[in-house]
Amino acid sequence: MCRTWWKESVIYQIYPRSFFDTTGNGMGDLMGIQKKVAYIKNLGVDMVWLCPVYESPNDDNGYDISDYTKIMDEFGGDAAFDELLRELHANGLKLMMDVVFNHSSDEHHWFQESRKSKDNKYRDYYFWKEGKEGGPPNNWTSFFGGNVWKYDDLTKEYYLHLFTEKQPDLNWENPKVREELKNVLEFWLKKGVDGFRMDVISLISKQLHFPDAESQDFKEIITSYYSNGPRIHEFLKELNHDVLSKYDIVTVGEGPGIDIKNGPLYVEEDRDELNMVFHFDHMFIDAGPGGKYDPLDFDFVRFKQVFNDWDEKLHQKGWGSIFLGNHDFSRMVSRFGNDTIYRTESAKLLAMLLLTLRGTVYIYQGDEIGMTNVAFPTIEDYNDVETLNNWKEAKAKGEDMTEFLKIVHRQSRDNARTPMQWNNTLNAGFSIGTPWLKLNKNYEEINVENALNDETSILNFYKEMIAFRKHNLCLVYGDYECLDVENKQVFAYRRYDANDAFLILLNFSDNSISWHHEFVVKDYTLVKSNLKNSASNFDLKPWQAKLFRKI
Ligand code: TEU
Repeated sequence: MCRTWWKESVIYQIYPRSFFDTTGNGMGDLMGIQKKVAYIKNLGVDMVWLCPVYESPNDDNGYDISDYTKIMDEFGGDAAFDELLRELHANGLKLMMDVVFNHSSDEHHWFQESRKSKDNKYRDYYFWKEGKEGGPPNNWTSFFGGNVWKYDDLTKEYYLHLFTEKQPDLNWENPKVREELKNVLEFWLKKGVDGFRMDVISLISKQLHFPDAESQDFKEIITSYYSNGPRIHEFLKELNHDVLSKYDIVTVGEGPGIDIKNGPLYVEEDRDELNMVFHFDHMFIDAGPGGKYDPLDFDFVRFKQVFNDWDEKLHQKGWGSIFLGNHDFSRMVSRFGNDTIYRTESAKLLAMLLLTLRGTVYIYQGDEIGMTNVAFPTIEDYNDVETLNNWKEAKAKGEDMTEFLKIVHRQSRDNARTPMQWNNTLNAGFSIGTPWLKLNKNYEEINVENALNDETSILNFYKEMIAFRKHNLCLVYGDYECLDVENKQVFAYRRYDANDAFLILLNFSDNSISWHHEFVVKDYTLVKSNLKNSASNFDLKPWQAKLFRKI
């Protein structure tokens, strides 16, 4: 395994709108991130991933871009970006941009032109089709509800949008589109950015005959119809060859439909495509046939199996990305931990999991202080387009909306988007204006200032674990072996190389347990735990995490 900076990096993901507001308009901005560079640096991370900051009408909070080379004015515009990049680099931090290339905004001038007439020179930048039997060209449903085809009266044709109707899909079959997008990458690379996260990259190549979907299961529809299209790898190789390979950068492709079979094809080193992918096998583990708003119980053994399978598949020729939360999912401590009586313990346990697996680690803002899900009393308090569309659909179907609100509390993306909790003053110190999304009321207790002042805080545990990982490269590159896989309570594994060996025991439950295995306690010495005064044995209290070194 050859050493590479991005394999050893810990990446901190920022959702700019919710990070820190310096202008008082209730929305975070780039100047706010710049003010917090010292905080980020102090965590010990190496790189910042910025969710989209480009010009956008914000139908999907920036994932609908109307100008790929301009920074949104509300975030501080181009000058604020240049300043931020300079400040990050001056502090030894790298920057990863989020590029949304599967679709643009309908307000992008390419689409504005494309709509105008069938012979407009931008027409083929998007997918336009005639209807079928008085309806849309096929029966595909959008990620955010409704049919994926929107009728446009002007030219009496439909355009494709896998997400909202304000996010028309770009036509990668058109070489001009690919050239435009390569120019966008070059534009940011010339400014000095250090990498890209590529939004829904698994969807860029379409099945051009657009067959009707013959399944009711949304996951199955994504895999069979929307993702991993016939030219996906050709397109990625072209991007790599023409642009990416010329720079010392990192790339991570996000993708619904990326699974254990096709995932390696994106990242194996000799294929020259991407460095890593974000797959969702663990993140959609509780999604039923109807998707995320049709939730299932959490299957812990399956959860472990996902990490095992991916490690096994990638360890020779690829590289994994390790994450448990981002701006699209509920808070990780609420999902995988216990966010009530064991919030501190379980948040630290999850930190230990993240920082002891093989792969590049991604930490989402606020998880380092154990921020939790929020339960707003009414749907009017929610902002996320996915949440609101699912609500409308459920209502139209006549569902019990009191029950549905409970699903919203559990699944809404706004859980992860409430403003960052800096201190216990007005609006958690996030903004002096009215925040664009309400805060989680628990900010009086859960906030950065408290965490910095408490040496036993979740934040300080993250710092310790990040530093420990950096000093023990065995935790980055060493082999991974899961033990006692069927255990319904404990996630147990070894990390080892020629010089070192670690044993990690994580009790994912509210009950104590004495872990039994052929390993002998006296061969191991305890080096880290999330509880004070932990004994160097295999007994685990509720949500206890122990990391041992082999003597
Ligand atoms: O997310 C892709 C994606 O698969 C999501 O639609 C995901 O299924 C959903 O958010 C889970 O609740 C990316 C971005 O991360 C997301 O914020 C965007 O809304 C989406 O693409 C469209 O650009």
